[in-house]
Amino acid sequence: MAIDRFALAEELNTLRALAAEKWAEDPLPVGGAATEQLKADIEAHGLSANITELELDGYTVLPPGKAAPPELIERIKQAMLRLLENKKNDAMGVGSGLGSTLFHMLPEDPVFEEALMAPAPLTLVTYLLGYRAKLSQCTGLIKDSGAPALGMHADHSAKFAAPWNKLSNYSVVTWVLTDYTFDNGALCVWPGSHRFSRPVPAELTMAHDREEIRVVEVGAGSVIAWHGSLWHGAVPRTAEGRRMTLVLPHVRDPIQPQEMFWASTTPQMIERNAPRFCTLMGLTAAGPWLQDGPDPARLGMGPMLGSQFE
Ligand SMILES: O=C(O)CCC(=O)C(=O)O
Repeated sequence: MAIDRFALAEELNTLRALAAEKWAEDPLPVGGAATEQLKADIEAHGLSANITELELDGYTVLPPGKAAPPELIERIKQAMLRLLENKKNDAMGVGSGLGSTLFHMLPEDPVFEEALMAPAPLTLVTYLLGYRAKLSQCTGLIKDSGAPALGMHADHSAKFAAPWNKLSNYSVVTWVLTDYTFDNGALCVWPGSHRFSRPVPAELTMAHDREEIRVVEVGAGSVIAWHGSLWHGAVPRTAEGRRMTLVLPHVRDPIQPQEMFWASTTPQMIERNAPRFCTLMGLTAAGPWLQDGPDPARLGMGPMLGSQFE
C-alpha cells in the first residue's frame, strides 16, 4: 500500500507551523549576531580551552559535572536499560564493535531531550556545525565484557566524498555513562587527524596500538565532542561489567539526518523545550512540498524568496 503522502505532508506542515510559532519567541541568530552570540555562549560556559582542543586535536572532553549533574547521567542510564530490556533485535550485531545498539531513543524518554538541550555540549555543536545544526541520531551503545574493538574510522566516511573540506559537516557528542578506561573499552582517537581530510586507510583500521593513537580515559559523566573528519575507534572491552554510552551525532542544516526526528516530534515536545529544539528536529529547515507547492503564508516572504526562518 502506498504511503498517504498528503496526510504525511499535513502532519509535517502542522509541526512546522508549531515550530514557526515557537521560533517567534526566540529566533536563532544569523550573520554577525550569530558570531557574537556564539562568543558569548563560549564565554558563559567556560569553553575557550575546549574550542582550542577542537581546532588542534579534533576532539574535546567536558569533565564530569560540566555538561550535567550526576543525577542526569543516572537517569539516562536507567532509561537506556529499560529500552535494552524491551529490545527486539540488534540491527548492527554485537560483533560490529559498537556493542548492543539502541537507535532513535529520543521519543522514548524526555531524559534524552534534556541531554540534547544541555547548554555546554550544545555550544560545542554550534561551534562545529552552526546554530541550525540538526540532530542526526540518538543512539545508545552498550558493550559487555568481551566486546571487540571498533575499527578506526572517520564519521565523514561513506557520507561525503573525500577529500573533505575543513568544515565539520557531521559531529558527534558522546555522553560517557560509565568510566572509560583502556580495559573498559574506551574511545580512542588520532589527535589532529581531522586535518588529514580523508578516510582512514584500510591498513590502519585495526591499528589501535599505534603510538599516534590516544585512548580517551575519562570518568562517567564526561561528554566528548569531535569533528567529523577525526579518525577514531574503540579498544576492546576486556574488563567485567558493561560500558554504556549515549551518542548524539548532529549534521549541518542542509544535510539529511539519519533518523527521522521530525516524524516522531510531538506538540508536547515542542512545547516543553526551547525554540532551538525545533531546529534540532529538522522542523525549521527549508520545507518540502507536494503538487500544491509551498504555502506562501508559511514561507513568509513569498515563494522561493525566503522564509520566516531567516
Ligand atoms: O564509543 C565508541 O565505541 C565509538 C563510537 C563511534 O565511533 C561513533 O560514535 O562514531
